[in-house]
Amino acid sequence: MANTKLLIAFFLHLMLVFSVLDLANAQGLKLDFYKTSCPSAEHIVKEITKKFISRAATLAAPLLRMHFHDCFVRGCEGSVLLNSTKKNQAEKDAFPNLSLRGFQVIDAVKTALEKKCPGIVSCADILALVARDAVSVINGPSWSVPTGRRDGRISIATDALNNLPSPAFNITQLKQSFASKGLSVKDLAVLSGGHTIGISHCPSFVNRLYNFTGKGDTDPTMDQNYIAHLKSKCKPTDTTTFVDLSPRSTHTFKPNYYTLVGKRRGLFQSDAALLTDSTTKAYIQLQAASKGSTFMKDFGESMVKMGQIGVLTGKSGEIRKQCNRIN
Ligand code: HEM
Ligand SMILES: *[C@@H]1O[C@H](CO)[C@@H](O)[C@H](O)[C@H]1NC(C)=O
Ligand SMILES: *[C@@H]1O[C@H](CO)[C@@H](O)[C@H](O)[C@H]1NC(C)=O
Ligand SMILES: *[C@@H]1O[C@H](CO)[C@@H](O)[C@H](O)[C@H]1NC(C)=O
Ligand SMILES: CC(=O)N[C@H]1CO[C@H](CO)[C@@H](O)[C@@H]1O
Repeated sequence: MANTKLLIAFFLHLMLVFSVLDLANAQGLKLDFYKTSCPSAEHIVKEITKKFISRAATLAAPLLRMHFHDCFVRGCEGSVLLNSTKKNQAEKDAFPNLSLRGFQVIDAVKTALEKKCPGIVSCADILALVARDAVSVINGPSWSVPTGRRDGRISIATDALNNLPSPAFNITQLKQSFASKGLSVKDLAVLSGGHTIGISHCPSFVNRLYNFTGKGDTDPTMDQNYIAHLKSKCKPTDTTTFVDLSPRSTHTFKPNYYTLVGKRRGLFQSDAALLTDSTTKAYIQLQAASKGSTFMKDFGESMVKMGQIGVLTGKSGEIRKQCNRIN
């Protein structure tokens, strides 16, 4: 009993220390960090991102997702970009990263920036800026990205498994995951709206279609017509086929996601779970009824918050010369 209390006190203390650190770090970021050191940095990022997405619109979604995966694992410090080495299996090679794409865009941006201002702009900032530009290029909102992040030197595959929310998470697990990163229940409802673009492979949701509880059943919280449609695409063991997360907005950033989730057509259990909490449910209903009246603005605000998770600033970390390896 006494031990339990001690343990709780210890964890509360740790949490306090960490949240104070987080705050200090977040304050280390600022708008226009590269104003004097590399004035054209943000312009270069935007032009290159635009060029790639105009050739392949499907790249916008994985570039947005890449920033999310970076931030939720060890903070937004570019660890998602590091390659595995002989001795270390990096985040990139963890199961949830199987479907990350678009590393060539980050590399192209980095090459151009190193040419213009060597050793100045971090890969972590590139990820945050590219995510913003990818969304805005496909008609989504734009927002100001505080910069000044520095790059980490550690990337461990098992960290990805332990820190990225699973598509099978229920609302309690989702809220807990976001809270552990300093994000609110509203942020959860807003950032899940990232699923208004992009695709998913069958294994991420196939459990809902076949044998949901081991009785050969389907997920009762999903629209039956949608289940039939998805079954026609995904056989139980299919690992290569993919479907749209939000049909009709796959390559255009519109608030379609909320209408679909409201109609019980959210693809993942984690999307459907947003209807099981009063705050997230109210947000979904509001956006669905108002065609996303506040979503575009909310999304930028929550992205800025997400972009501050566990950042390295000042003298910590380094500015990588190449995004897929530490200096
Ligand atoms: C709330 C918890 C979340 C869960 C459980 C989750 C889970 C997933 C899963 C399983 C996929 C499909 C992977 C595949 O099978 O190919 C996916 C795709 C995607 N996610 Fe999330 N995600 C979450 C939050 C987010 C957030 C916060 C963002 C960004 C703001 C985001 C953006 C995306 C995008 C854009 C795609 C499509 C990627 C593509 O087209 O390649 N997700 N997510
Ligand atoms: C890093 O890994 C990517 C694939 O993820 C590969 O294309 C690239 O050549 C690797 N780079 C280095 C420097 O090993
Ligand atoms: C969510 O999942 C956890 C872990 O499986 C379980 O303990 C909890 O009861 C679930 N909560 C809800 C609200 O379903
Ligand atoms: C469904 O799941 C149960 C329990 O895991 C298993 O015994 C059964 O063989 C499964 N049925 C099919 C058709 O996969
Ligand atoms: C983009 C990328 O690096 N994907 C890797 C994810 O992990 C698998 C192994 O689990 C690799 O084969 C992929 O190359």
